[in-house]
Amino acid sequence: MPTTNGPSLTNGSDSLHADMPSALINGQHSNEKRRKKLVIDTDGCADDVRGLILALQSEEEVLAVTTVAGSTNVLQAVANVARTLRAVGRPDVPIYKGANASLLLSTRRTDALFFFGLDGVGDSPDAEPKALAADVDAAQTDKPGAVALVELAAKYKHELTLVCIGPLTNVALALKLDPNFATNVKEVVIMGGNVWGCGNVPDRSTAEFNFHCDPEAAHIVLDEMKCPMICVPWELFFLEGKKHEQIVDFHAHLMMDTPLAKYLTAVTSVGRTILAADGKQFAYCDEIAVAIALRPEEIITDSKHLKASVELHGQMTRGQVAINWFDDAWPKADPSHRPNVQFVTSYDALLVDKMVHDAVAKLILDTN
Ligand SMILES: [Ca+2]
Repeated sequence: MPTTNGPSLTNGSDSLHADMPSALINGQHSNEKRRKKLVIDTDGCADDVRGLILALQSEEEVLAVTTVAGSTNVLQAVANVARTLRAVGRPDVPIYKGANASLLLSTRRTDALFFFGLDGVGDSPDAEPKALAADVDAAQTDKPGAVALVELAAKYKHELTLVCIGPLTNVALALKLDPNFATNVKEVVIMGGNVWGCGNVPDRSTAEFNFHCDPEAAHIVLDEMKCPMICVPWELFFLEGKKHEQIVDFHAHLMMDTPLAKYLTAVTSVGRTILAADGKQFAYCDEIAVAIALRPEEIITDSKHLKASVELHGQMTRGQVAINWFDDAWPKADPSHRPNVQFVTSYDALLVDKMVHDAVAKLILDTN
């Protein structure tokens, strides 16, 4: 019988199993599903919000949300995340405010407010939950986002799944603050970059938006992270989108009679109007990365492991992912050049859509 002074639940549990073989007890413990520990680094706009809801309504554990400037500024990102945490009844999840600028101030930045709305979430502040003035102050004040990433990765060594759905500034800073960050993190899922050179920013750039916002940060992350990296490139959305619109109604979940469906209807309103002019729907983007972080084996249906870095100097290619195709063609020619990134080239859009439906339908926790 235990003689410890541990919590009564532990003692009670031990008493219950006092006559059972330890291997069976251990087996019971090992059969319990271990919750993933997620940290989401986000620029806090409409598809980020839908991705956050996907993670927060899942069975996995969201330890924290860090924010970064991207489609909007970092304070607006904090406010949008805070409002979303209230929407799912999870104001307990800490927000850490990260970088509000790229590593090089000379980097030509653009935002995406024409598409997401001036507040990044559909310019509907009166939609429930209403935007509050205090939302911009919701971030923890004791440390910035990059420091929080370093500390969480050290505390939960080899357990942390980092989901990056904004520019990679915070992650690059974390790597420079603590070289162990590269291996402390269990895995990184990045929405950003490209694999075939398709860009989505003005000025004839061939960069994807998140990498275009901070090419140096993207370069550092791809070159220096030593844990498995999964990249959801822009082409997954851009080239596969037409096919997916044939099989998925990306607006169906908005028609559900639930508070989260109403919230997401407001959040996506500006983007849906713009896309409707071209006969398109507001399909999933950041949500794909979150879904992959939650259920990678089921969501990823095809991918390529490649040696990748980021071009920093090209007039039109700055920020574009540069693949070492030589290594892909002749992998034994130089064994030291190992693939460092798994690029997702196909995914199960129907399953992601089901996950979004489930998240939107799920009851919101009562925090009162
Ligand atoms: Ca984003």
